Amino acid sequence: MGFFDKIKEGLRKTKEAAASNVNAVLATFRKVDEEMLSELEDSLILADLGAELAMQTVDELRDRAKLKDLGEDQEAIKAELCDILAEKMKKNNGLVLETKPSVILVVGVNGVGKTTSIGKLGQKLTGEGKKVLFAAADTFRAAAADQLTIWADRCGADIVRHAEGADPSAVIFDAISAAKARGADVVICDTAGRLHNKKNLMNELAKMNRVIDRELPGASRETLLVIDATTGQNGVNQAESFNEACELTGIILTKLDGTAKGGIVINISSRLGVPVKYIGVGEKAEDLLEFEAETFVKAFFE
Ligand SMILES: Nc1nc2c(ncn2[C@@H]2O[C@H](COP(=O)(O)OP(=O)(O)O)[C@@H](O)[C@H]2O)c(=O)[nH]1
Ligand SMILES: [Mg+2]
Repeated sequence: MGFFDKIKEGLRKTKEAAASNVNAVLATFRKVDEEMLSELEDSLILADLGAELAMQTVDELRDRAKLKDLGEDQEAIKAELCDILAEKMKKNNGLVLETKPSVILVVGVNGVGKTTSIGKLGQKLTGEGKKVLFAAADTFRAAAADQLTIWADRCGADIVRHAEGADPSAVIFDAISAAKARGADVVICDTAGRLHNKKNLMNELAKMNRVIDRELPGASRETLLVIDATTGQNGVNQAESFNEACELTGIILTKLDGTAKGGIVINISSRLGVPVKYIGVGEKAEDLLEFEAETFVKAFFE
């Protein structure tokens, strides 16, 4: 299956439910007037873009339709809408992994798909010939490290794990030492995300970041927040909290295959000013797709 078809398949539920309302408005309007724009705005809100983004989008479309004199050309209006939405999303320039080793810290609340996404990412990077080392810093329960070990075995990554209940920062410290000793290219750190309040979360993340700063000054660093697309607006709120707690460099949006709320991708990306770097469209290793705004929007409305 090609890349575009894979995104389309991953967005099937979204397209059937949410995006179809937008498409219905775009396929039936006679001219771009206030009635059409108001219907379009409603359909964008129903597609989980959020009220604010829907309003901004419609305002821009009104202006551009007038400026470019698009009249009642449905294809041109649709293309313009796609452009506006794609421009709203922060551009994804991929992962920056320039130093050896580089570090990817993966954060997010419990159950969103962190460990699975790390496994998929490990597969991708080892496939590119990189030497990958996983740091099993979710020490909350042994099963988490077991799960990561299975992915490590599968993709040929190394793993550093400690006993259940160990200090996550100590795992990261050991993983970085091992990465230096073994000449690893990338250390990918799994975290627990079970901390029950924002203050604990910030402290724990700050501690992990201090260890990385101290042991690898000047290293390329990515901090990726994993969000479960099926949680909709709740995911947006989580993203805002994590964005305050640490400097996010990217978002991985998982479980798009299981939801009609795929529009949340556009909402989150434009709200936070942080690029969506990957989307998860299934449980298998190949189900992590590099995110590209134009392709996504095109698949969304096709
Ligand atoms: N359908 C689907 N399931 C996913 C995706 N990503 C993760 N999962 C599933 O979500 C569940 C929780 O994932 P896990 O990686 O353990 O979450 P963590 O607690 O954040 O580490 C597992 O059953 C995964 O297989 C995805 O993109 N699509
Ligand atoms: Mg996990």
